[in-house]
Amino acid sequence: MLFLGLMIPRVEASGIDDWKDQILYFVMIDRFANGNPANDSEVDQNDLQGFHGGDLAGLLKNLDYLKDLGITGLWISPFFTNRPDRFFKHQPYHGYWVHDFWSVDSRFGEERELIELREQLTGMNMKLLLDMVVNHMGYDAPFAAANPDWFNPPLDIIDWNNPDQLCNRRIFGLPDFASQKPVVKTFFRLVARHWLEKLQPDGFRLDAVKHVPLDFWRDFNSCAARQGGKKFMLLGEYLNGDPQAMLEIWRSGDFTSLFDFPLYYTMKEVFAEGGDCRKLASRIYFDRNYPDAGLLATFLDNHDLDRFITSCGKDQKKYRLALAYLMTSRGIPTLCYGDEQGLEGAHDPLPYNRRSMQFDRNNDLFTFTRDLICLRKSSDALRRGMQCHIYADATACVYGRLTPDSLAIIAINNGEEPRRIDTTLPFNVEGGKKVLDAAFGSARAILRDGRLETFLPGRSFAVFMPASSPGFYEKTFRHWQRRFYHEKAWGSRKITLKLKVDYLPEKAEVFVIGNAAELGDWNIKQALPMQKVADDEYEAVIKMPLGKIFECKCFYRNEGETIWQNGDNTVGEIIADGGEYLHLSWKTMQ
Ligand SMILES: [Ca+2]
Ligand SMILES: [Ca+2]
Repeated sequence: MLFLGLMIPRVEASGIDDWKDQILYFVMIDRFANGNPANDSEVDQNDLQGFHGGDLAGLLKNLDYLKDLGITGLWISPFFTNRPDRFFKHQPYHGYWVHDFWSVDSRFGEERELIELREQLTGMNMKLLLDMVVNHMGYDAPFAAANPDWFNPPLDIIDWNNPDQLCNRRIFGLPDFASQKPVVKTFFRLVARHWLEKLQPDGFRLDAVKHVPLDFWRDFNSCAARQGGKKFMLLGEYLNGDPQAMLEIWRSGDFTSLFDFPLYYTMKEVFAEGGDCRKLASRIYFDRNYPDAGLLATFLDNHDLDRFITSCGKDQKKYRLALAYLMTSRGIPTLCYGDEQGLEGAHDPLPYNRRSMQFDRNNDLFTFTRDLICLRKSSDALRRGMQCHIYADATACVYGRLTPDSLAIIAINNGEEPRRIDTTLPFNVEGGKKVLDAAFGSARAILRDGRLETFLPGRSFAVFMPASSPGFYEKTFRHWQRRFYHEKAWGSRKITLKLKVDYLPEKAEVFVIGNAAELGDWNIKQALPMQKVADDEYEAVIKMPLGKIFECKCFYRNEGETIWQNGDNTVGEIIADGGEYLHLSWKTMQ
């Protein structure tokens, strides 16, 4: 009995949870490395819309670079045979204009190189994700011309808010599969089976989820999961910043995971644009609703987005904070090739975000990223721990990652000025009063009387990892877990939302709305009406769970028109000894 607690690993490394230990890396084959000039076709390194010559041979030659960085899983862009030539100015260098799903594009290499890639990755204990494109084929695909009844009528998406158009019309003229037809479902089951047998990938990255009906995904995913096994990853690219919408797709599409677009938008707002740090905490608060937020693939950018460092205005300090947040938060961190090199570029009007890779192991950013990855891999808490909110204000936040056996505490100063952070800790840290040196960064923390005090230079962070003995945090962990699954476990309290406004029309009906069930979850039909208490003041009283962090905003209706409060959302946190009001201010006379 006595030794049981020590002998049994508390965080079991098995099943789908293995994915939480991974660091994924996306390689756009054409833009990574040219290992074989003999397969080059119309290569022009200066043409962002043309081929740059990268291929599977180049990827094979640089696997040691990825290993050195600490990457444990590779997602490669589609390798299937694409259209042979340009469509207007655009070459299919990205691989998403498929003409034949059964063969490897000769410009990327040969099938034997893919098989070699699989073997080498297995030898290096690295996972492989294949990019499956099931929504469309490339322009002028002979297959589409030969099988017109497998495709939707040739109409383009015009209204990008219309779900029916999104699924059943063409993206900018690309032949769109009639995905609801049994013949199309069978076709893609066979395509998946073919590549599963050939390459034994560890998962699929699934392109354009919102453009394919859920009924198709259920069929495809359940079939791939049957063949791929218990650990097989079905990672959907569902481009939507709304966590409620993500939740719906995750559940009803039978995906293992989705890319965390909601967190991406919040990280961009906070780190690149100097937004309120409490928004991160509010975003993470939603985690309790997901099947398992630890499985979400988190990222700072991808091949369809501006490079994050570009969004930061090339400010390395901002970028490093975002990388630190990515590598210390829940989810599966997913880098886009060159993130660790500081590759720059917006994605529009030309794909500057898809520049050719550089391999500089002496680059400071490479070392920084590698060290962060190394830290994450060394800590159960950072990889698998529950993410616990400790403190946040407009420019700083502190959060914990907690398992029954270990704790990591991360403090971030997102402001330009140095500052002291002094906060109550909701955990008893093993050892009591002491001084802790950061495991990453040069800061120190003083722990005493249940408080943590640290001093951080402007735009800096620190990761503290108190030494712990097995099982020390068991009770604390259970306590947080209970609260995670029952948001009212720590009680509730009333709070008055008070709006101060300079002018509103006489008959204006005023509402407040936000990312909380009590505030309608941004559903305008469920917004909370506010009562007029003075000419320039409106109020609404709500009861919220303690610990809740939410964003909100007002609007009014007048003579059939809806007018939204200008400016940023207001963030509120329900604290036991906090104020009883949350003040909102609206200047309508600007
Ligand atoms: Ca080549
Ligand atoms: Ca479609």
